[in-house]
Amino acid sequence: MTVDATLAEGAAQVLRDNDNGVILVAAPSLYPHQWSWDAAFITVGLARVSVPRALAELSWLLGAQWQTGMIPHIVFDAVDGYFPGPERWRTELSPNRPATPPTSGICQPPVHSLALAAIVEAARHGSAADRRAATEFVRDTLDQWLAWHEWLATVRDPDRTGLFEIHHSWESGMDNSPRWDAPYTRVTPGVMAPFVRRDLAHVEDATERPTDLDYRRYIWLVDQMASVRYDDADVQRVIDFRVSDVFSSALLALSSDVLAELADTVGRPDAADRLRVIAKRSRDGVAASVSPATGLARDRDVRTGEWLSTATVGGFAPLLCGGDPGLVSAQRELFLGPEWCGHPELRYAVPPTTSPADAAFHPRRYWRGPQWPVINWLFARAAVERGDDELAGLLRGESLRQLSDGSFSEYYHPLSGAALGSRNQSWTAAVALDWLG
Ligand code: 9YW
Repeated sequence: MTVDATLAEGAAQVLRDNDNGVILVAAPSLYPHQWSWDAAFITVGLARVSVPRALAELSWLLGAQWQTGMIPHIVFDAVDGYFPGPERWRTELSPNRPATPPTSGICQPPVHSLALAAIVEAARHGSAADRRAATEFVRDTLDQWLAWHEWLATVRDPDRTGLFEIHHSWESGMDNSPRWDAPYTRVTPGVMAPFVRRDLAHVEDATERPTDLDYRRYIWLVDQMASVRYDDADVQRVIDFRVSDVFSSALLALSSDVLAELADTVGRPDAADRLRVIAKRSRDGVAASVSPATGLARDRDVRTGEWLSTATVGGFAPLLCGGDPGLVSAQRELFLGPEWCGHPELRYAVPPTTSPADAAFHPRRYWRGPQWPVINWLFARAAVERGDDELAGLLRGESLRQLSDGSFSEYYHPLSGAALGSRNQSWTAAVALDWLG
């Protein structure tokens, strides 16, 4: 077998091992449930193996959609082992949650249309039955995906700024990124029920994970949301953390365009039009956030109105959603330049989650510096969408070198290249499989 074939076989094996018959768990022991954006990336990989299995994964996630349109960030499986589990989330307090299965009460970035498009593409090369199943699924579920996008674009962006707000850094998918440091200084946990972290048991070294203070704040926000039964308007009133997330808003733009194309293929121009309105507003919102001083896009603290300038990968949101060619080419240059992918000390030329040139950079601690294969994949996927095959090829080549250790780790040390976090992480295996075709 060639090196690539061996790696692809290893990735497919991880997906088989992490399949519990209903869902693919995000990671074998650290994350034994279905996570929303993980499920999307996992589906991209699954589509390469089996179209029906890929459809089943998205179907299960969609079955947990809330009546508001929100797709929850965790759909819990009937196992213990992760904190906070359903008993801390207490989403049964909300009339909007699904009757079953139990879910968390927040969301994650909207990348699901990319998964849907990957299934349709795989089906095109597959059997007639695959093609029929994929088309029917797009047609039958389109309104649910549309409701998800519209919930983000309206309920989470009441002033239609083009940047939607999040109420917990878990909603960004980048839990402890320096992006959230300033808003978290304004989150001061009060008296709260005690809890025991479960995550530290699954990593070699606690410095690879968020701190205890981070966790107190994370759980404080969960308790605040539960205290108002996850009512969208009430959460906005009581929550200590309200931040416009520029990276996720760029993903909403990209995903809305991709979903609009799918809507066209199943004869739904009405839905396509609504999605393109969301895509344009989000893209404009992202462009308007760019700092003239740094050239990076910025999040915004809704509670104080302040722009948050951090040297994190979130700053490259315009490279995800595209837009003004001048902006995209300036961002591309910065992205490949010496403070980012071109930093001389990086082992592999893929984006570190924080610039090594920045004081907040920490090479081991989760979203504060390590490189995440799924993030590399997103930038490559977005580059393909814009016709920038050169950038997509660079990211693919470097990512496959990084992944050649065969550990399919959650994240990687940007300087040494060492594997970090969980091993055999489903989404890492999935994007490897997609890259290996
Ligand atoms: C946690 C599952 C999730 C990802 C997130 C990542 C982490 C969960 O794992 O969050 O408990 O820390 O930050 O992006 O979806 O892989």
